[in-house]
Amino acid sequence: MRLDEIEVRRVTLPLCFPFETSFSRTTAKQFLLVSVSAGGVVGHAECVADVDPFYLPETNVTALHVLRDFLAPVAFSLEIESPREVLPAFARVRGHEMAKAALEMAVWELWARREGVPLWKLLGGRGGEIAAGVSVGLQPDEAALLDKVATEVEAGYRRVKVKIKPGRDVALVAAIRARFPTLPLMVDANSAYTLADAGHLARLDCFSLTMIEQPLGWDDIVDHAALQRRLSTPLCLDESIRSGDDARRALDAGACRVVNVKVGRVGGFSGAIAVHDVCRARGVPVWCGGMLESGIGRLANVHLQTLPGFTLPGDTSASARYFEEDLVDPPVVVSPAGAIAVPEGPGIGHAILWPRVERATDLHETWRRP
Ligand code: OSB
Ligand code: MG
Repeated sequence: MRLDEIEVRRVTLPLCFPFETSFSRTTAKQFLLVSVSAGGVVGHAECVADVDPFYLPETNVTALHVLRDFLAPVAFSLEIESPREVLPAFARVRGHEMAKAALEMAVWELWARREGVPLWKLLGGRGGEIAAGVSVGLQPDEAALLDKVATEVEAGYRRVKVKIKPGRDVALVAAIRARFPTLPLMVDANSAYTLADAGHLARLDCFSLTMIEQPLGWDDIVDHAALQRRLSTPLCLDESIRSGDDARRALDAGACRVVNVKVGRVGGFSGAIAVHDVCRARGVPVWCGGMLESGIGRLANVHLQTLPGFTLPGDTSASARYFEEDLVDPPVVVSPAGAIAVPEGPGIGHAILWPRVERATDLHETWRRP
């Protein structure tokens, strides 16, 4: 298969609520939507880069540049026999995993539509349903945080993650634990601490958290290993893992006991499968992270986490938590028991609402095979 055309749209959707982390506060989601076509069949994927380089180094501007000037020419030159060939073909371009992932995932989606199968079938997953968890941003105060957690627990979510940062950590966790003694609970620091905070972070050990996500440097493995030796709570790496090899090195070093898999952070589905396989071979659980995706990226995450190593609920929650009007029909919904149905239709399995996409698009580029 040869790609005929690649299209990129820049889409902006207002968020229902501001999302605050240790690194930023977001009120709208801006992302690149990548579409690839071959022989009249089209596949789509959402890029998880953001407007700023505060989570990881890529931005929507760097992703557009790298897609247009480096990845699209490579993709057009390929005679693709399997979507698994796409990520290795991009190896000359260093980093830029989010840009690579968007194009790679669009090829997988196209492939699934061509074969008339849901993405999960191509990825080696299963149908049925997945367990939904939720990521709660930093709130104005403790009362607001407790309210928010209560709302999510009542909605059925099977585990709750809360964002923390220095000054807004131990006391908040203690308050949540006092009110929800048995809730599967974890925290995510997005690299807001250093190894000098090890003693302070050890104060979280008494709250039976399922894990602490990415407390230290965004590209660190060594310090996390030193910290893990001082904590009984498992560490989970997010930002630091950008390939299957990163996962192997982190596990060899003892830097974590759980891994967050985000397709967009590891170069696409083949990178996600590589991380999954490394962890599964060692009995290390993985779960699927989120990047406030629209329904298009959200559904890709639903399909991914039907692979057998995804044994913990992830950050995939209902469309309605983020957007008044999602871009897919039906939107992603969560049952009162905290489950999301795995689509059975071809590709991502839900229809894309193109009039909504076009209304939210402020930039549109089309590249053709030379
Ligand atoms: O660290 O997991 C993270 C959102 C944006 C950037 C990084 C992260 C997050 C989340 C939200 O935690 C997950 C979601 O609800 O999509
Ligand atoms: Mg995280």
